[in-house]
This record gives sequence, C-alpha cells and structure tokens, in this order.
Amino acid sequence: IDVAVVGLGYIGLPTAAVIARTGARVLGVDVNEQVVETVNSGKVHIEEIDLDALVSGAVARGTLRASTRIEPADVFVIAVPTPFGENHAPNIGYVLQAATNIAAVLKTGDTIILESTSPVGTTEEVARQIAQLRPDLKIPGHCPSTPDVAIAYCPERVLPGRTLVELVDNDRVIGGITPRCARKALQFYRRFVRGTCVTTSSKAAEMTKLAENAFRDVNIAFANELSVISDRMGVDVWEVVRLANRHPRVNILSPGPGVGGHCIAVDPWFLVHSDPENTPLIRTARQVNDAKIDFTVERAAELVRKMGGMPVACLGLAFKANIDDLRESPAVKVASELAKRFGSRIRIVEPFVDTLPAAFDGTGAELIDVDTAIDQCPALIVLVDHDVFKSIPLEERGDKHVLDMRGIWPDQPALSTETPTVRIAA
Ligand code: SAJ
Repeated sequence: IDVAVVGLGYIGLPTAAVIARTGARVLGVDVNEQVVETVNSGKVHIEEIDLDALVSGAVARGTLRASTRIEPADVFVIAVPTPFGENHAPNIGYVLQAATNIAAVLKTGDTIILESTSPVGTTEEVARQIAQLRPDLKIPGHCPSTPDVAIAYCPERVLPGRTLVELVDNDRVIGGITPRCARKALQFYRRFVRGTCVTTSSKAAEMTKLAENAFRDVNIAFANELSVISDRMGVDVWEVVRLANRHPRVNILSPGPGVGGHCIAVDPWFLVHSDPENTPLIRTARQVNDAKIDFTVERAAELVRKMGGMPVACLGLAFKANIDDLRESPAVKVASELAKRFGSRIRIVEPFVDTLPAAFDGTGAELIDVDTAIDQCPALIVLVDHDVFKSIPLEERGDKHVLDMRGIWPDQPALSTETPTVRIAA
C-alpha cells in the first residue's frame, strides 16, 4: 500500500478517503473492529457531508481498505485522539502507541506525519521513540547524516460539516523535524491539497495549531462575557454585536450557551498546561466559556420554574449547528442538568439523533420532534442554532416564552413582565 492512515475518526476516515480518491492505495487502521468492518463494507460510522459516497466508491474500487493491523506503507498519517486527563494534562498515549506500531513496519524512504492536535514537542517525542525502537534506521534529529525516514507534523484544520471541502481547500502548515522532513511531507500533501502548503519546524506547526484554537476560544469568551454583562444591564447582546461589527476593525463572535466540541474546549488547555504561569488569558477564556454553561443552566432553570408545571422544550443537543456531534456539547450539559432538576417537564428536540444520550438516563426527559414541541410546549430554550430551528416562523413561536441562547430569532417579541424574561440576551 501507498498510505496508511492510523485512526479512522472524524479526521482519519475523511483523510483516508480523500487520498484514496487520488488513486493511491490506502489502508485505514483502527483499534475498533466494528469501525474496520463498517469501512470495509463501504459504509461510514460518522456523519459527514458526502463522506458515505466517497468511502463506498473508494472501497468498491479497491483503493481503500481498513484493518486493525498496520502494514508497510510509504507514508503513515497519524490521526488518533489526544484527549486530556487529570489537571488538563494532555494524553499523547494514542500517538505514541501509533508510533510504536508504525516503527515495527517502518523502512527506508518512508514518511510519518502526525496530524493529531498535540502539545508542542510531541513530534520530536515520536521521533525519539522510533529512534529507540529502530536503531537500525537513521531517524531525523537522532543521526548526524541524511536520515532514512522523514517525520513531520501537519495539523488538521477542518471544520466538522465541511470536512471534505476544507481537507482539500484549506492551506496547510507542514512542520518537519528537519527542513528535509517538511519537504518530504509537502510532496505528500501536494497530491490532494489545493490550498497553499507552507513549511516550517514541527514545533512551530504544533504551536500554530494550538494558537488557532486558543484564538477562537478567547474570542468566543469575549462574546460570552459581553452577553452576561449585557443581560444584567438589560441590553440585547445580539444587537450590540451586530452594531459593533459595523466598525471596520471589529468582528465580535457569537455568544452561546458555552463552547463545545473536542477541539476548542480542549486544545487551549494544552497551552495552559505547558506553561501555567504565563497563560492567564487563555486559562481565563476557558473558564469564562465553561462558566457560560452554568449561567445558561441558571437562566433556563428560572424559565422552567416560572412556567409552573408546563412542559419546556430544549432545542438542540449538538455542540454546534447542523451536525450530529454531541461531544463536549454545552447543550447536552445544560439540557441534562435541567432534566435532572425538573424531570419529565423537560422535552428535548434534536433532529440529528434518534435517542437521548446517557446523560439523560433516568431523568424522565423525552426526545420529541420540532412540531410536537411547537404544539405542546409553551416555553422554548434555544441551545443550538440548527437551520431547522431558525426557520420556525414567528406565527408558530410568537406567543411562546423563549430563552434564545443563540440569538436565532431577533424578531421574537417580549411577553408581559409577569411572564419569564423573553429573548434573555444570552
Ligand atoms: N461557538 C460559539 N460562538 C462562535 C463560534 C463558535 O459559541 O462565534 C461555539 C460553537 O457553538 C461550538 C464551539 O464554539 O460549541 C466550537 O465550534 P467552532 O465552529 O468554533 O469549531 P470546531 O470545534 O467545530 O472546529 C475548530 C476549528 N478551529 C478554528 O476555527 C480555529 C477547525 O478549523 C479545527 O480544525 C477544529 O476546531 C479542530 O479539529 O481543531
């Protein structure tokens, strides 16, 4: 095979399929047998626009196959999770395990590329580990002469929901252990990336990835902090953001019920953990965004209490609009906390899932569809800005009590002061 992609998750599987589309023979490797079977039957285990057709086509043509075991390849792409553990310490165990497996089949001329978001220095650690496991090979950074293999870091940057487009169109930052490693990895990305590929050191590339996600987190934290003070001042934060953004150099992001997903809510901690003393801004941003979840719970609980025994619908569970991904979702945290407090009075609408996640077990909360919510619930709490919610016309919600944490209904009228605050600015 030409390319082995280790880890068939949200990044690995689309990457494997896109490379297979170029005609390269690709092996996808995953520890999960069920994932391997699913891919080998031409199906996908994750929801991503156009991915199913791409995978089934590649499997049918024989350019993509999956296995639980690594095989020799010319290029190895590592796309495994890097979660954090206690005290937000990053866990690069899966990366090092992948490196160990690759080391067993590595040969002269091969390229190893790490794509997983990783603490600065991880790619060098991969090289160190491979140098130990394969003293017969000259490993970059561990030999005085020209190395036998190339090792590089190239972070993924795709936005879920746009993965296949962004995999090809986005610019890529390719960091080599040495400049030669970066050039070797560059040749690989040029095969399927239309965006500009720039080369640098592996450490600068690792830092770049963390900087990108911390940048977004800090900026969302600013919007969330604004929303809390606007709420206390009785100002509509959505209007303020709209107006402020008319300034040519201001671009405030959108407040929400908190920040979710497996990237923005996680990666900034990698930076904080690496230098706690010098990262007060990044840490505070994380705390502000996490605190927004609690703020939302309290605002929502206020509304539920004011509604007496009437049912209240939470709109959305996904961590952001128009996807089915519930990982680290603030909406799940808010809705499940409400369900724990108020039981069967809480109804959940999430068109992207068929069943409620475990967080709702034993709460009595029920999953219902949008129409049922409109028919049966006099109060709505908007947690996710799915298009299906945005398009609910004013006639169907004008008389409802609404807590709109995403600012999707600017035309929602305020009800009388006897009733819960409406369009609480979030
Ligand atoms: N959010 C807000 N307000 C905003 C924007 C986002 O509250 O104005 C919330 C979302 O609702 C969501 C969270 O932030 O809960 C994260 O969503 P997102 O769309 O900002 O980002 P992700 O996690 O889907 O993808 C990010 C992207 N990084 C950047 O935009 C810098 C993506 O390009 C990365 O590839 C991805 O992280 C990753 O895998 O690291």
